[in-house]
Amino acid sequence: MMPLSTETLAENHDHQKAKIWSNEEVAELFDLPFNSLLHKAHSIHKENFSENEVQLSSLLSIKSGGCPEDCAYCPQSVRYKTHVKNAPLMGLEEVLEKAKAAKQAGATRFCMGAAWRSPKDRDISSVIPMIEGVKNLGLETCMTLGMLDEKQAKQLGEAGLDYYNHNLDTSSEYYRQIITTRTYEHRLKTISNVQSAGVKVCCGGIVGIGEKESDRIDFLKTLANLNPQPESVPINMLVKVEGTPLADSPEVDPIAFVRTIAIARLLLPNSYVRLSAGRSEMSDELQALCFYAGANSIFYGEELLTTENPVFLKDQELFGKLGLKASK
Ligand code: SAM
Ligand code: DTB
Ligand code: SF4
Repeated sequence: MMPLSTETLAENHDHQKAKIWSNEEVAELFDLPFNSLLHKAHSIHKENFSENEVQLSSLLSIKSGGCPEDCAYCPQSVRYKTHVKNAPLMGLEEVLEKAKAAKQAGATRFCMGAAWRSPKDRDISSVIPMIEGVKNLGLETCMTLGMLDEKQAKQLGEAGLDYYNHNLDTSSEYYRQIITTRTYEHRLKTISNVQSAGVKVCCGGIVGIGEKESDRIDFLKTLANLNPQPESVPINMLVKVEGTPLADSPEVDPIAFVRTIAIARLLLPNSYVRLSAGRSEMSDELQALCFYAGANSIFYGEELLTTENPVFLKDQELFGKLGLKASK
């Protein structure tokens, strides 16, 4: 294998030139000694971001459970019997109350998620006032509603939506073992519709769903080769939920997890890399290593969509210990 030259990284760093990454190049990064990888990732992080600042996004499930899709990790699929109680689309007032509380606690972005395969046109009409209302509170807006066609993406963009979250989750090859009700191409098409509508893309994936290192390599390569690269990249660690097919998945090796974050940082130097689901099960030390490796965003608030996340106070203590500040 050819050693990865500093030119290769510099070329990627200059985001004017869209570098196309190969699986071999990404595999070389996975093979680096841990200290060398972390040093490289941290250096790129420092060049592009303020190294002690972390962006805070809060999540709200605006429509829970009963999803027709069969994503093997997800407690909201109608096919699995989990703790999730089905709930119809939340009313505007309740959404705005939750958004106000998130802002009060220090979040700068409010991400609203719905357990849909794809929204119906009447759903789009119902979520538009949510975008407008949350923006009026002075928060950035993000939504994740499933697959969007061109027209729907445009409508959300015109309503002022800042980000749309739609994850690739894993490699194209492994994807079909995790989800059978849609394809990787469907995911790529929605991402392209969102980009064409001028809405920023939040796109990442999950570690710990039984994927091999080669799947992580292929997934990160695909993310990095999106043109433009996604502005926001959530890296989730599987939250094992009873009743889902992946409930008994083996633990993720924490060192391999940090490597995944570091490589995301190197490949996507200008993107916010979010240390996403799974923080409740992570030690302070593991999170600290992830921040050093280039993670500079988190989900903040005691609930993700349907599972728990560290309480505000716990994160405030962690930030205090690490000297981290919430970005404005
Ligand atoms: N229904 C929409 C969709 O699939 O795009 C939006 C919501 S879905 C819950 C958003 C993402 O959450 C998934 O793509 C997956 O990466 C992540 N996710 C879902 N369940 C998870 C779990 N148990 N652990 C970690 N991440 C999870
Ligand atoms: C993302 O990548 N992770 C968030 C958000 N985008 C929507 C969702 C995590 C969900 C974890 C399981 C749950 O709480 O239901
Ligand atoms: Fe539905 Fe999204 Fe969960 Fe898949 S990840 S089952 S599409 S809510």
